Amino acid sequence: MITFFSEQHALHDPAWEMFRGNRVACLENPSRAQFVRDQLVANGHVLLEPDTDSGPVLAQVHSARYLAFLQAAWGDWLALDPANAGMQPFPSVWPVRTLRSDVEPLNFTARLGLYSMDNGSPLVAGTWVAAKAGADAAASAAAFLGRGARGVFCASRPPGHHAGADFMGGYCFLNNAAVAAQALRNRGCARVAVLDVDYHHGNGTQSIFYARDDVLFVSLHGDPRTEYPFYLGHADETGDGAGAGFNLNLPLAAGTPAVVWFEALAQACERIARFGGDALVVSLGLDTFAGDPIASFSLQSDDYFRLGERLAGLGLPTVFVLEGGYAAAELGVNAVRVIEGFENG
Ligand code: SP5
Ligand code: ZN
Repeated sequence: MITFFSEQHALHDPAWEMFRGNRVACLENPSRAQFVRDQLVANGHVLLEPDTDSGPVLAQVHSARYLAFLQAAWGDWLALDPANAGMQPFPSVWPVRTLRSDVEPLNFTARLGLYSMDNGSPLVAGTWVAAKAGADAAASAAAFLGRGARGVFCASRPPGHHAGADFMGGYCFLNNAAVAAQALRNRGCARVAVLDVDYHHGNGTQSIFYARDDVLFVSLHGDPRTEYPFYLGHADETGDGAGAGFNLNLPLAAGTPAVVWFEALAQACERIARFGGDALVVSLGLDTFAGDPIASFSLQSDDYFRLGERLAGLGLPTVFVLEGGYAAAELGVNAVRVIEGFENG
């Protein structure tokens, strides 16, 4: 399968994330995409550089003030103190209930908190360029489908599905799946389905399309009562206004076995088939893998081939967008199994 891949992902290389009050090595690191690239190449898949500017689509799915903040953030951080070059900013204050988020503060840390849902999205000098290259891959993939391809893969990082219209979170900065879906809409697909199979609920994607009936969002994920992102992803979230009925969450308890996961996948596929869209975007998180260090489902590598086959059964032109998955060495194998299962299906 044709894959859009940019080496610029490696510019997002945080030294640290926070864990239990300490700095620990960041799980979402460049080795992830390198393992995926290496396995794609080893199995004869063709890599293409992103060739479409996602800028206009980014402006449709993210707020102008968030995009301006993110693009300027590293420069603003350095302007505070040149010694910040060797340090990573983390938010420490957030506008939760009763506090105002409509007035953008001047203080950098206050703005970082305004535009963050957590302190789990380490920001470094190359974050904007890397994230933009990932969004460009998503826009390129949408354009590529328009030329008649059945499936196309974006092997990009950082991931995107936790990023909302105006915030980062969960290692995500720009919502690549939302960019792909919106770009497909712009290119003449009247209705687009998004299926999110990452272990974690795609809160950002859900919220971006929550009031819309032209983009269906369906997600299988760890139950947010115990699993990140905690504050969204419950079964009673079914959409709002025109979007009522166009959001389906299938939360599953941590520890859910693969056979039950595949039953939920069948439910998800039924909903997508009933929607009858013109294209499918798959938020392909691979942290459902048994060996994942931060998640608790138990899919094996062979299950990813079956996943690809099931998705092919929907018969829709499909953009796959890489999301999470932190068993880095197996990530490439599992990603290739999905796309080869799809090609076989
Ligand atoms: C895209 C995606 O899969 N994001 C997941 C974000 C989960 N964030 C919360 C878990 C952070 C765990 N980091 C601690 C690592 C120490 N070993
Ligand atoms: Zn995840």
